[in-house]
Amino acid sequence: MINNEALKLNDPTLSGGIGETLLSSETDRFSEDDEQFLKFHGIYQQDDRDKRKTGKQYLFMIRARIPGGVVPAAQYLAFDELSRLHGNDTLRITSRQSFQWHGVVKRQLGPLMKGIHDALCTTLAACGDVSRNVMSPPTPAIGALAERVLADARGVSAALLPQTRAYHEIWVEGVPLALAPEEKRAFEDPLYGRQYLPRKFKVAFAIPPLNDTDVFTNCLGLVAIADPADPARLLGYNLLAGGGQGMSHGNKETYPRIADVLGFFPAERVVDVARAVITAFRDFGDRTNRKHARLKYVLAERGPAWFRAEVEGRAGFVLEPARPFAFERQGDLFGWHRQSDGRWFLGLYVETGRIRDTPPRRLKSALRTVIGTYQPEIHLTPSQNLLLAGIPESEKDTITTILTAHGIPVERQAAAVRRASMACVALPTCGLALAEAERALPAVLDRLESLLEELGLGDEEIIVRMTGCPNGCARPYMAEIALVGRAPGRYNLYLGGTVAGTRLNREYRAGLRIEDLIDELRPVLARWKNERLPRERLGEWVERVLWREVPA
Ligand code: SRM
Ligand code: SF4
Repeated sequence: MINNEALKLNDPTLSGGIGETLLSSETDRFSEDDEQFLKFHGIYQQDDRDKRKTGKQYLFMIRARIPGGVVPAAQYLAFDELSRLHGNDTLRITSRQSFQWHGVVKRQLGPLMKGIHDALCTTLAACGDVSRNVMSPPTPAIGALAERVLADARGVSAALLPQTRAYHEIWVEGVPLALAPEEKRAFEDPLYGRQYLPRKFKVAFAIPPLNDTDVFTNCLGLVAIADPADPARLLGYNLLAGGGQGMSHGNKETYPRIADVLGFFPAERVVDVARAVITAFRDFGDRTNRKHARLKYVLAERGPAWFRAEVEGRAGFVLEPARPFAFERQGDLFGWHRQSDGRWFLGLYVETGRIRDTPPRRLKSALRTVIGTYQPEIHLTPSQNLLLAGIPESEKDTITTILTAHGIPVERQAAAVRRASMACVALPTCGLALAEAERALPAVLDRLESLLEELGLGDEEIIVRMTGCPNGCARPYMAEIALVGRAPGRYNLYLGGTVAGTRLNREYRAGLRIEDLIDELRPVLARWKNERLPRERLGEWVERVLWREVPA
């Protein structure tokens, strides 16, 4: 049995020795076994990779669980303060509508976790072999359909939470879980059993025509189908299963995959269906090889028809044929937009999702002032941006003035290509990074913007994503241009995703030196400009023309 499986089976409470080590002042780290348990608590033990030459400095990354990415103002202000007191004074919006705190040392871990709990949030099951943060469309910000879908996302998230008491005891009560080893071994989670899932599991909802949650990349996707006669009324969901992004360089057994569309079911069965899908994964996922342990491989190998029958058997009803739906685009709305209730929301571009002060742009201070004064609701987006929602018309101008005074423009916040970009965290905190991503993307975009200007394409939107390794945390295989880290300074270049988020891109160059990127892209972009159909996007042109010339 592989180590992760043995660990879970030996202590299904997921407590390990975390509580004891937390109270000890003799060490600045947890054991390797506890590192695995910590993930289920939303915590990663990391080290600052910039400082490795002078010795390992252990740091922790903490990830919240925020279904649908909706954060009340008071909670945001508490998170902001916690990052200042216990982290590196930044908040990182993730590609799944959550927040991460980085740079937390062990003695600050307890206070940070307690602070997150006191702010009425949890980090339980933000990581680990469980269902992760459930995504739900952040835009349109308010509206009956979006509210209903958000309520379902929260319901599914709650139904898929593990039940162990260890989290509460350790992080809220501040004591180890007081159970003997045999009592720990005997614990059984009602949903996950004693071994939890073979691997992580991801759920997203989407409301056509916007695919702002990249729904096809999830293990379980739920596409809302509205009543054609009353578009605010939810009829049910089309069930999608078996999407995923992660792969490993040089291992053909691993690959990104688009979810299959399996059928339609009425909205009131959404929790039953989610449980049916997750238990099918629990029972049929590969527990012998973690690189092959995702739901997408079950779908790929056993087929969608087999999986649909398995889900129907577990849910106790037959799925109807999938209802027609079409996605037009992914991505966010920026600037001021009116909500369906007459109030306004402001979409703000956050470069690589990192909220911090980097004068002259003082985003963190600006948000603290605006959110502290006007109390808008914050919606985190799956593209690492945020919306300030529920703002009365009378407050719009003052908010614009405050942001502008902090160096944050509200109109034309960045070039279209920049606004549609994402990067994963990568160095210096991610232990799996082979190359830079978050720290490198802004300079890559500077050069790409100049090239687009030079070619007369300066206003074009192109979805650009960069990751420090092939695990796919910024969902690069859906982008029109993607850079996937291979080694320091070297990336695989992918081209050809689609704006609707419905198709995988393809590798165009392997091991490209980052300084050669612009020379590599110039002829491609120049041809696109000359050969494109009216308003044809780069991804579509690549699919229609370039891939015809380059065999797969
Ligand atoms: Fe991820 C592992 C960051 C979204 C696929 N991911 C990691 C770790 C925890 C590294 C590790 O295991 O030691 C990274 C921590 C970096 C750091 O220092 O903060 C990390 N992943 C992230 C985030 C923060 C990226 C970001 O810049 O926003 C995202 C957090 C989302 C959240 O709030 O839950 C994040 N990760 C994703 C996504 C995108 C998504 O889910 O929509 C994927 C691809 C989708 C998928 O799961 O297939 C993704 N992360 C992975 C994988 C590859 C899994 C696989 O099937 O092979 C790993 C590696 C692993 O699990 O062993 C990974
Ligand atoms: Fe780390 Fe790789 Fe994920 Fe980037 S894609 S955060 S480098 S695991």
